[in-house]
Amino acid sequence: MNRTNPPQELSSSQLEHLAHTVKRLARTHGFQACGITGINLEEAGSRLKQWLQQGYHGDMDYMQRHGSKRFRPAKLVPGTVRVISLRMDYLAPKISTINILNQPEQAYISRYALGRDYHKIVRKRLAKVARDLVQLVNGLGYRVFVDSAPVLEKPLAQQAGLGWQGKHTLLLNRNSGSWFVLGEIFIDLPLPIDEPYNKDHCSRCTACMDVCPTQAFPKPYVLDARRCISYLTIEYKGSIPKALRRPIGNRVFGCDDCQLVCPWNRYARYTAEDDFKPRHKLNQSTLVDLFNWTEAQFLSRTEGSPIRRTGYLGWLRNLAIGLGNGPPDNLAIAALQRQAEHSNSIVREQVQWSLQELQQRQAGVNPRAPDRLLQFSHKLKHLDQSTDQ
Ligand code: B12
Ligand code: SF4
Ligand code: SF4
Repeated sequence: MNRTNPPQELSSSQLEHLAHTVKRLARTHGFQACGITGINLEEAGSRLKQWLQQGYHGDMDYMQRHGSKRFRPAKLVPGTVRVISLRMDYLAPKISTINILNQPEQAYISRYALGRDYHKIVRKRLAKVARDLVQLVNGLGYRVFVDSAPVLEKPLAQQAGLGWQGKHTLLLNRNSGSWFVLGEIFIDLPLPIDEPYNKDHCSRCTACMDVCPTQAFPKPYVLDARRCISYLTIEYKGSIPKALRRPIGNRVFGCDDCQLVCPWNRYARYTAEDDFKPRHKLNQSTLVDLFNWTEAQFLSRTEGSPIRRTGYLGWLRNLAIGLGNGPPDNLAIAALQRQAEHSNSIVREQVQWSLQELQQRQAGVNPRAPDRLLQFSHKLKHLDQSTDQ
C-alpha cells in the first residue's frame, strides 16, 4: 500500500463527504461510474474455486497462482478495508461491427483493442483520482489496479453497485450496457459503502449463449474459457483446436459477439476518449493486409496497443485462421503460401490447414460455415447505422 504519512482519524460525516468527493473526482478524471464496497468476496471466491476445479481457465495459470488473494483483497494488500470500483466506457463512435463480421475478407478486432491499451489509459486516471484523494486525506493508504493483479473485478463492481454479471459473465448495466472496462482503488479508509446491485435483468434472454460461435457457455453465467475466441486468440499460445477454427471466422483478436447481441447494449454510450479510437485503420483492414505485416511492422504498429499480448506468432496464427475461413481468392492463397514454410511449427501447421481449406473451397467442396450471428442480423441493424463503412 502506498502511504506517506500516518493515517488520519475522521468522523462519520467527514467520511460521508469524502465518499461523495470520490465520485466527483472519478467523473472529473473520465470515469462514467464509481462505487464503494467492502472486501467480503467469499461467495464469488467459492465460485472461482469451482471454475478452476473444472479446468475452465485452460492455460491461464495466473488465475490460480495467487490462491485466496484473488478474493481476499486484504490478503493482497494488507490494510485494505474498502475498494473503489470504477467504470470507463471504450466503444468508439462510428465504427462498423456487423458489416465487418459479415465480410469474410475483413479482419475483425474486438472493439476494446482498436486503440490504445486500456490498462495504460485507466491506470493513469486511477492514479489521478488517488492522488487527488491523498491531498484530502493525509496519510491515506491506497493501491490502484486494472486487470493487473489477482483481483475479482466483476464481483467487486457488482458489490459496489455498478451492475450485474450477465449470463455471458460480463458486468453490465441497464443504462449503459457492457462496453466498458473496470479498475479499482484499494484503500485503508472506512468510507461508507454503496448498495450492491442485486437485481438480474437477463430474465429469460439467452441471446449471448445462443450466438457464441464456439458455444463456450456450459451453462448460464459460466464460461469455459478454453472454448472462448477471446482466450484462443489472445491468451492461448498453442495450436488452436481444429474443431474451433471454422467457427472463429474472421475474428482475429478477441470476440464481441456475446456483447453485440445483448439487448442492454442498445443503451451503451460511446467513449469520449480519443485514445480508444482505432489506430492504423485496424477497424477496416483486410486479413491479407494484416497478415502481410512484417514483425517490425507488427511491433511498431502495436506499440501501446493490447494486441501486443498475442505476439507476432499469435498474430500470424490468428490471421491465418481468418484467411482459411475466407474467400479462396488468389491474394489470400498467395499470402498464405509465402508463410507455408514458416520456422514456427504452430504457424506453419495453421497456414497449411488454411491453404487446404481454401483449395477445397475453390473446388466447391467446402463452403464457408454460416455464422451464428447471421440469425441475429435483423435485430442488429441499429449497430452499423452512421458508421464508416
Ligand atoms: C480471465 C479473464 C478473461 C478470460 C475468461 C473470462 C471469464 N469470464 O472469466 C477470457 C480470456 C476468456 C476473457 C475474455 C474477455 N474479457 Co476478460 N478478463 C479476465 C479477468 C483477468 C479475470 C476474470 C475472472 O475472474 N474470471 C474467473 C471466473 C470464475 O469469473 P467469472 O466468469 O466472472 O465467473 C463468475 C460467474 O461464473 C459467477 N457465477 C457462477 N455461477 C453463477 C450463477 C449465478 C446465478 C450468478 C449470478 C453468477 C454465477 O461466479 C463466478 C465468480 O464470480 C478479468 C480482469 C479481472 N482481474 O477481473 C478480465 C475482464 C473480465 N475481461 C474483460 C473483457 C472486456 C473481456 C472481453 C470482452 C474481451 C474481448 N472482447 O475479447 C472477453 C469477454 C468474454 C466473456 N464473455 O467473458 C473485462 C470485462 C468488463 C465488463 N464489462 O465486465 C475485465 C473485467 C477486464 C477489465 N479490467 O475491464 N477474459
Ligand atoms: S467472446 Fe465470443 S467466443 Fe467468447 S463467450 Fe463471447 S461470444 Fe463466445
Ligand atoms: S444477452 Fe441476454 S442473457 Fe446475455 S447478458 Fe445480455 S440480457 Fe443477459
